[in-house]
Amino acid sequence: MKQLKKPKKIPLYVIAALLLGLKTYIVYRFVFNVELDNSMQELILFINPFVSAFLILALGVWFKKSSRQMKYIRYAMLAMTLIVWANLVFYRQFTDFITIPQLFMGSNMTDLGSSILTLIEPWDLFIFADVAIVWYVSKKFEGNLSVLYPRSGKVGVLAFSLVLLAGNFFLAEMERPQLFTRGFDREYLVKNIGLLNYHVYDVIIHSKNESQRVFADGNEIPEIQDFIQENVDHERSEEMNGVAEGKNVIFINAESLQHFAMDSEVNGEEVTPFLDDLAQDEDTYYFDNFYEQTGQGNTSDSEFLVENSMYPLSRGAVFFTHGGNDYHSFPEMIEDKGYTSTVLHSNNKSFWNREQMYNSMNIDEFKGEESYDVSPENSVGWGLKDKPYFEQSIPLLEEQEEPFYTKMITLTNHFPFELDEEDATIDKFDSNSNTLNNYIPTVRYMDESIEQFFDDLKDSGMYEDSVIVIMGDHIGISENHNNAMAQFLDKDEITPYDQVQLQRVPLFIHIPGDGNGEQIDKISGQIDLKPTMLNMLGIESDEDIYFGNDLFSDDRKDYIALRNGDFITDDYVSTAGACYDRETGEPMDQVIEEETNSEEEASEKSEEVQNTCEAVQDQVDTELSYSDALIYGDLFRFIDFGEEEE
Ligand code: GP9
Ligand code: MN
Repeated sequence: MKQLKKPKKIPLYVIAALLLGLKTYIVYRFVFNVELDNSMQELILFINPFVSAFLILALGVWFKKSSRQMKYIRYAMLAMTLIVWANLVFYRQFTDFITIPQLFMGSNMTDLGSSILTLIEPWDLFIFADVAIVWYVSKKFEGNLSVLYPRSGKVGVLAFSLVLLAGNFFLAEMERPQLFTRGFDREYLVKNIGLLNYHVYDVIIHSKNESQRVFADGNEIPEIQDFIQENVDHERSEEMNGVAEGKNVIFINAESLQHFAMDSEVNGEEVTPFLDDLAQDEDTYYFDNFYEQTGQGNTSDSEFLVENSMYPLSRGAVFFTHGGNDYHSFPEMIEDKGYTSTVLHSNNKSFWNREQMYNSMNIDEFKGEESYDVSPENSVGWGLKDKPYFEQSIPLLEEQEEPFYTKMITLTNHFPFELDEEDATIDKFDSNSNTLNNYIPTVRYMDESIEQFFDDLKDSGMYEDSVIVIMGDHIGISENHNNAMAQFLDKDEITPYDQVQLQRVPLFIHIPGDGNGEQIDKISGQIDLKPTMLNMLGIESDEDIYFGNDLFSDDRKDYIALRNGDFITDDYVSTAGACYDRETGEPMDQVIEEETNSEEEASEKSEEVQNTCEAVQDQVDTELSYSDALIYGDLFRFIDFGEEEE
């Protein structure tokens, strides 16, 4: 056996920890767009990559054989670099970090194929440079770089790394109290405890959530029902009660359609001319302050919100993580009224685990890719183009028994927004973001495809008997493109307030022949659709468990909660721990300073605003946690809503 020599130079685990720490710091600082508000945060961000790297690599000293020690350091370094890189690629698309449930969305990851390739960049190779160096020197200078400490030395190194870790956690907890108990903001976790520790935390939370179902027994339900009765339950609109009774409901989930695209122009051309006109139509109720409330599950989360009036989860896609749960969904509730429910979406059925979840939500039929004639000629990007999709959907709608509730999900306006030249009828935008540039022609293409669909519906005779809802599912342009977005919106920068406002998506409720359509400005969100549609269909929903309100009622909750805990009220937008004036976007501190005459008055006013915002925040947090508890505990299995089981 080769004998380990006493160290002559700095041991490899130290060199490797320094290299890995430095690299990770550079990635944090310059690639991940983490916001740093003060020097303490800068310090923590600087320290944590070294702490994690040291913690893992210093375990190498426990290997007695020098070749094993070197091997451990090489592979540990590679593994940690792969974790950083995987997060980086993921971040480019989602401006977020990977969670464990997402790793189990394997089938989605393969479908993401073409998108993932566009997210990998040649210079990513540099990330592996230090791994290559360590690999090389560990083989070449194995004897000089390995160490053999006595047992006390090994324990000393371990103790030292744990002290470093404790120091890091202490600073983190000081900077962000309750970080570990509340920790729903992944960016906060990563910047305070580092990517690696964040993943460990994620695994622990995941196991904890899993155990919740096993131990749930339904005891929690009365408390949740009381909360809903007291805080969520409000009067429905009498005027709109039953307006859609017996009619078909065609619900178009418009991929990545954001509010900013409406009424906008590129080179003097309207981007969405049909939808802009539709918003003004006398048969359309158009909601102008309507927010998407999705989390990591994107389209599927928007579907979940609409069908259940519950929040999706803060981590993972609920379609995947809880696709087998019991739900009390919209399709289930309309069944007794003789409605059949279907989804038409030209994608494979396993994407987002739709097939299982649709079953759990009582959707009668899912017509996927195999129901369409898809060829290379009529496809682009993610699959069948929207125009042939809508065209081929007409006969599928016609063969359905009426009345039906059918959800249609478009596909062409999806990142990375690919479009064939012959389909582009408007110039791309001109900025440093290809994503935003390409978005313009694809969103126009979707606008035209919906126009064509309206014409076809009229020709088919189904139009008059239907109510058509069109909703943007979630944002298409992430914060990574904020410079370009600021240019598009003609602003100096995108503030945290603007970021929240960019989460608005258009909502149209189009009732042919209604004649009373109008633009409705009240704050609203995807959570509101189920109670709204139930009321329109004249269906009683008093016993239901839900978190939204009828959009047509004036008696509503006074806030809209976003999945990350941010919220919007009539007066304020709350994000990143601060309240902003909803109309002007100015931070409330600033507004108060400008509007008050004395310090005393300012501090009084400031306390008042703070109290209001904190009270709403508490309400929002409770509501989100009850919605989560229902899902994690699979609590609907304990409730009998008195409807006939299938
Ligand atoms: C795929 C479509 C797009 O079926 O729903 O998914 P997204 O990535 O937007 O969630
Ligand atoms: Mn989508």
